[in-house]
Amino acid sequence: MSKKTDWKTLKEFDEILFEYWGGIAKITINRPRYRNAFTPDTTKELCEAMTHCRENPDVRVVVLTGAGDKAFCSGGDQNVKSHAGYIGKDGVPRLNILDFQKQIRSLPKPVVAMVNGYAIGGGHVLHVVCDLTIASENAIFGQTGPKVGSFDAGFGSSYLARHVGQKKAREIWFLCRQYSAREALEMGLVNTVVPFDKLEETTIEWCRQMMKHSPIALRMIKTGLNAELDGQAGLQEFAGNATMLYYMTEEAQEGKNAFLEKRNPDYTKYPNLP
Ligand code: 2NE
Repeated sequence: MSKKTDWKTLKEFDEILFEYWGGIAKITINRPRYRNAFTPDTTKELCEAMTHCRENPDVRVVVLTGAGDKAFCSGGDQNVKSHAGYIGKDGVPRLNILDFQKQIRSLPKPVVAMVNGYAIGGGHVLHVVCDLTIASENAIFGQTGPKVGSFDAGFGSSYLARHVGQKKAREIWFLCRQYSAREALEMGLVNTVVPFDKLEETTIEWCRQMMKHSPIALRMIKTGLNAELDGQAGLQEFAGNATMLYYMTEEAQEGKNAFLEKRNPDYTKYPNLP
């Protein structure tokens, strides 16, 4: 059983809520009037919050959710879709949700989708790219792109297929059907399904369980699972994490110290294990 939560606002935004409690940052898309559809301005705020999550060492796990009991996220706001993307306050058409997808994927901390209702279209893709998905019984999943003149042939398709298999991914995209939380669980699209009134409590329990474990171990598992799928970009991230670990060794410090002390490095004193 989790302790009573006491969320504190990390920063005030217009279209999202950004809160923190006990190692967990909670990002809530806060446009329930539009089933939590995102505009480029929502996405800009999501990206800023995620950057904060990356930089803040007190954040151990991130939870992404939607406001209210109807929707997690219904994708791009069709009211602001223009000829070349979605138009925000600056009047420029953008598809900046892809930047947020990449941030979720490369955050060196677990990101949990807490799906509290419809996860549809680009909103469905957001839960797909999260590390774990905890869904309430009323959650509904699906893609609508081909019906509404859009598609996500990136993570929204290929990574989806890694979860549910190629046939099912093609069905989801080609037919644009909606799937219940139970069906989503059966096809491996979500990790667990719980009653709506247990959704946050369960999510926090899962987060707290992860927070008992080694952050570096979780980070390396996440980057390794990504690297297998992400080609050179995945290898680059994996290598960045390996470099961070190497910098923490005395062997790496010796190289830097020798340079600064204008002497030859002596690497013989470090173990060269089999
Ligand atoms: C989400 C869903 C299934 C909910 O249905 P329901 O019956 O519960 O609600 P309703 O009445 O459809 O929606 C309530 C209000 O929210 C608006 C609706 O227009 C409605 O407004 P009013 O009639 O009250 O004025 N609303 C809901 N979703 C919206 C959206 N995405 N944009 C703007 N307004 C929205 C049902 O609402 C639904 O199917 N929504 C559309 C889902 C959708 O097609 N999303 C876009 C997919 S494309 C995409 O997201 C994308 C991509 O493919 C690639 C890259 C980036 C994004």
